[in-house]
Amino acid sequence: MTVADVSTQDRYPTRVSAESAMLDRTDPVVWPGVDSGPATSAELASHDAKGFHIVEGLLSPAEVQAYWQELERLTTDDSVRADERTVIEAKSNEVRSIFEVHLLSELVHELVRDPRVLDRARQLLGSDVYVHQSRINYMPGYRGTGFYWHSDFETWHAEDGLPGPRAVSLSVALTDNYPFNGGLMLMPGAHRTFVSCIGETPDDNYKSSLKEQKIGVPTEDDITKLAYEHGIEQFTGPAGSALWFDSNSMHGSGNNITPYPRSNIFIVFNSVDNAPVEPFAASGRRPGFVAARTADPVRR
Ligand code: 6CS
Ligand code: FE
Repeated sequence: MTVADVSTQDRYPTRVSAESAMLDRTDPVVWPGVDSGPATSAELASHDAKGFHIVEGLLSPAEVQAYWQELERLTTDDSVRADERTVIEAKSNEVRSIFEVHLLSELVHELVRDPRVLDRARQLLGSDVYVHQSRINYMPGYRGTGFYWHSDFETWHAEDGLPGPRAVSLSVALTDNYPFNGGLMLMPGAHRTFVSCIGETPDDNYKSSLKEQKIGVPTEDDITKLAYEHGIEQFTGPAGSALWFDSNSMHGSGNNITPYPRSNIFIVFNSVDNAPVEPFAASGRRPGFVAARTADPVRR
């Protein structure tokens, strides 16, 4: 095997065996290479240990207002609603997610290039970065449905061909996140374990998995083991707060039966040194609006 084959080696096999497995992560979490940026050494240490960290007040109240209006504009725009990049909740006919939103909205594009965001992503991943996926998520009150426990990297490896977990997600809250309106739950420390899942990826899996993920979710036994070892924390905080979480963080959310909706902007940065190859466990690639294929670095 030559050096060039390293990216196509499957270091994180999943959806290929009849048995699930817990594998040790062999990659760093916070990568060396970029020495300065907005993250303090305490934040970097916490991110390394837990697989996530929170930045309160990333957006000012005025910025939250502007992004909220942008979300309103996008979700009520008929051409956006009809766009294949928009996921509509079948039961309620409400917009659940709008993908590739950094290309649909100049405001979100600005956020991606904002030094508060871009420089932190570069610091965490130790290199230039590009946007693997972006979306606005809207979880309505009363009817908002959550996502079962999963690691994003498991999907991005199996279905998009990301060789390793050198990617980080940013979730910026546009509404207040309470413990009771369907906020994200994470298992601190579980990002160091890769859960190899059972089951085969169906063709065009993304058409249903973006509403309800059924393939690439750990067994209850594996979730139980991780939860007893690591415990569970939740991302709460006022609108404008931001959560940075590792691509292999184990996370999920419950339904939202409160009247308070929950919206966020979600941006996934991947290292340019972790560019996608062919999917490791799917018959075809997902569309570019769900998983970018070019690794063009974001520039200010
Ligand atoms: O498919 C994706 O890219 C994302 N969506 C889901 C429901 N799970 C994996 C990942 O978070
Ligand atoms: Fe996720």
